Amino acid sequence: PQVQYRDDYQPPHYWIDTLDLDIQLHDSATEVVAISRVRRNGEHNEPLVLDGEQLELLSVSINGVETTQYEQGEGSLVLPQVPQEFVLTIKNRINPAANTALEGLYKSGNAYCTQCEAQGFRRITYYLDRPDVLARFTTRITADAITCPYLLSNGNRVGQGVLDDGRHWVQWQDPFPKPAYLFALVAGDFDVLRDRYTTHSGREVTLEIFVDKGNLHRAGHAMDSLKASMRWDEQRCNLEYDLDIYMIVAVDFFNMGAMENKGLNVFNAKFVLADAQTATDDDYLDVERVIGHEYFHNWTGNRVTCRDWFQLSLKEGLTVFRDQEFSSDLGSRTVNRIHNVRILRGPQFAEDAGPMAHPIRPDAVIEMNNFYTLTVYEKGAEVIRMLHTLLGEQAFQAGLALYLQRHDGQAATCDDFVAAMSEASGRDLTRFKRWYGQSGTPVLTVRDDYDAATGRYTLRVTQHTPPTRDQPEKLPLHIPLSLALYTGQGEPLPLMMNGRSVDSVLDVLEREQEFVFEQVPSRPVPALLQGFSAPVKLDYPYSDEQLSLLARASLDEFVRWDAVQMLVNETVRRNVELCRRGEPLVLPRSLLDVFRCTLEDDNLDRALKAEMLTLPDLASLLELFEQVDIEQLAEVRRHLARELAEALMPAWQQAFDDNLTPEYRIDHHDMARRSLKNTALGYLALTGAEQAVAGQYDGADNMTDTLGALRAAVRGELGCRHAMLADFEQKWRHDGLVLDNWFRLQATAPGADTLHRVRELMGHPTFSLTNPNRVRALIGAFSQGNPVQFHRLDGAGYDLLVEVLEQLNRSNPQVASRLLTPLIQFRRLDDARQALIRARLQRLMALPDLSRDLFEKISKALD
Ligand code: BAL
Ligand code: ZN
Repeated sequence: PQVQYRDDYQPPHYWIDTLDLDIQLHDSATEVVAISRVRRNGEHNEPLVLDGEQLELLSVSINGVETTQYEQGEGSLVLPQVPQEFVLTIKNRINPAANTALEGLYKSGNAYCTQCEAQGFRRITYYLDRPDVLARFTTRITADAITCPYLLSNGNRVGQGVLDDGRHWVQWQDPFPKPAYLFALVAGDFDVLRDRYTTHSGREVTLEIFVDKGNLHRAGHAMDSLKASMRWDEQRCNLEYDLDIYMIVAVDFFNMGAMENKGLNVFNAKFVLADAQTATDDDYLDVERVIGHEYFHNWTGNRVTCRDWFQLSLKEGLTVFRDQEFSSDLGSRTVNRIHNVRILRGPQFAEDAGPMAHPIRPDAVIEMNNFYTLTVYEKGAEVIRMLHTLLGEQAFQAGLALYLQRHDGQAATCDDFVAAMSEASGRDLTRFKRWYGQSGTPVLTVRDDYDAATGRYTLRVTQHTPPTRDQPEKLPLHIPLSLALYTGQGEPLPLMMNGRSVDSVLDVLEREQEFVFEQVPSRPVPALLQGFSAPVKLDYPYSDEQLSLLARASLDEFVRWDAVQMLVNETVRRNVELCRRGEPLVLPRSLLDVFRCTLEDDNLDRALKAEMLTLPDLASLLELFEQVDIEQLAEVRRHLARELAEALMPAWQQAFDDNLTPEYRIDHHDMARRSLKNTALGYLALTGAEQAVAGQYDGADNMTDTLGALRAAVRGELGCRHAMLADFEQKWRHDGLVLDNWFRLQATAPGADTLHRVRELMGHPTFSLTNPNRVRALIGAFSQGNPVQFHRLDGAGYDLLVEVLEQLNRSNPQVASRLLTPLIQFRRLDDARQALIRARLQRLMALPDLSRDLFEKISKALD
């Protein structure tokens, strides 16, 4: 497979200004006629090279005259001599029913749908399938009128008609030029939820959400979220919707979360459907977040798109930042921040330390689908957040407005974005730009010194980014370090430097830098990296007392949560050492006290309390070590949880009793109560509280409480779990999305028989390797959410995953490649497990038909 390099970018040799598509839908023989107006870009004699994969070519015409002057290559159609400007007509056939990769045009159940990002359009017709070629699309769809009453595409409906043979057609026109990856087509029979939205300039927009028949009652929250997104983008970013109609279609078979096709979003049904009976509070929040994300792409992604795929973070990092802000403005800012930071510190840091380490703007790619990563998305959003921190809201919004106005209708680069931010704010962002090109997680080491005689407090900050597989040398970055100083009694201190009061954000620019604070009355306790002001690891030798103080007294709620995390991390480190030496484990008094104080603090938001009382998961704990025995680590975590459960039993019971919600309401206040109550129930289950758990399960009138009880029973290995699991399966076996919770819980169960159970569940009638949601819920949850059972020393966990990967490698390489992650991130595991994994990777590498997706990752891992 060929590597593509960012530096090799060349503008296209040809432009396509308009594309008229005529698509005759049939399950196994769909015919596509694509008529493009093509124009040579500059003076040259280069051939026109179109992209195309898995297409049956029927004919090629130039200006209406059929030609045979072309060559079909591997993935391309080459026309050696073409006029300066001409009309190109291509006829080809495709087979949606056989498309299991879910890229291009495929069948999801009985409906036809498309997924074209990043390079799926080339599976529909031969085309210049690159994001910098923007054309005005017209799409005429013809299909059977009974099975496909709805025929949808981008833009506005401009024509429709009925044919004699039982088929009908609809024509769509999208007034905005767009790259092919934003094309969409959907055809099928649905229930439709309709609404309207009036934009702030008075434009009337029709809103339509298409769901499977019988699911209309589960679409209301998605509609509310869409209207909230439209309002938020107007109010916070002054951005308005630009077409007369906005459509969302929910489908069951989808490789990712959702897709922002212009005017016609296609969604994984998981992020549309929600009602109290079937969706948890977290599901509701996820629907709101993903609906927002795709809507916000209309400006950041669609109106201004990416010049090439190396710039993916230009639209994704920015749009994730926007959806994070949306969720934070609507809900709890601190809790949202905690959720995002958990992802960074866990799986993103692991990616940055693994063989697939890459900058948020990658330099070299074999398979673009492999770069829809936590680094491009989540770390990309952190880079935007740092800009926001450095510039402030007003200058940031001015920069965003300048970027969108300057590049509207164009394909832009990350450099264009930073240039607009720099111009609008007057800030020099030269060093900051290194975040785009440098991979790996920087370590910020902070040491301090207090001089009582002068009242001076000095912070020495050094930054160091360890080498990554892709980049041995690292440069210093521009790191915003947000801090506060507290007295030993927890009183905040003003920050004074050079005789002036200063802002809480320090600009760390050099490898080593000193910051001297004046008029500090006593040795302060520093709250460092407030709000996780940069995606770095912090190294500061906090004492347990300092962390306890911050956990209790910091004015910044995030710092309070973070202090508890650091206290837990330190406890885990010490106990792993004890475990290694075969000595008894200890729960330090300070941690117990912090948990007790948190539980008893009536002024804390309950959702934040729940977060503070939740131990970090094993994946983030793994990041604390260079190498560690995963079983010892899990044993330490389990021990800590049980000790905390036993020692604070009355307080957990109190928190449980105080937070019952008699009636199910979807509002942030009640969600917070349920979150705390279910956290408490989880601890109670560890003390054997069967009655409380079974009682909640039996009495629950909503999915949050049902699953809260089921999770507590499974994690606590309570006897009642078997009956509860059987009951859940009976009730929900007809609904794959709900049953995914059941698959997930069993796949992440602690017992040694879990692997056997996962194999059994693969034979469950609702499970299928062809549905990505089912695969992620069972196989993904087992391999990524159950490290102890997955990393069994007999290698049986690895064997299970390899068997699944061998099948998915052929049928759906994109899903296979995502599932592979835990097998390539083995660096922190012990030598024995590393050897077992390597052997299996070699077996996969030898597959005769290994996909590009898997090849890229496995070859790097074995390098
Ligand atoms: N563009 C792919 C799906 C998403 O990030 O919205
Ligand atoms: Zn996106």
